Amino acid sequence: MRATAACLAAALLALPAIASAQAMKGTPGAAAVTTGRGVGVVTALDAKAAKVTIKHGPIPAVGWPAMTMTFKATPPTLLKGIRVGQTVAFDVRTKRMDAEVTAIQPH
Ligand SMILES: [Cu+2]
Repeated sequence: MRATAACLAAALLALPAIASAQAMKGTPGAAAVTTGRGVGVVTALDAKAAKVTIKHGPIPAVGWPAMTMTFKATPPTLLKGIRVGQTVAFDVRTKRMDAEVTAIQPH
């Protein structure tokens, strides 16, 4: 998926700085976790797979431009009451290749 690739590309671009910062702290190999808050429209839902696709605006805290992408919902029960077409505010947590939504509310 192109949008997800864009997110990963942004994350990868940030890696060298993170890696050197960690090296200075003496914790090589520790994965950097970043969090941010976004607003967007739900374009697809898969409750069984705990996946939600959101067309979201920019999330500067994690270095993302506006895009449409699919997130894992953690925990999956977050998706109860969420519908396709709904505008939502959500918290995102990223670590290496993973992007998870950790909170979501109608907005
Ligand atoms: Cu994104």
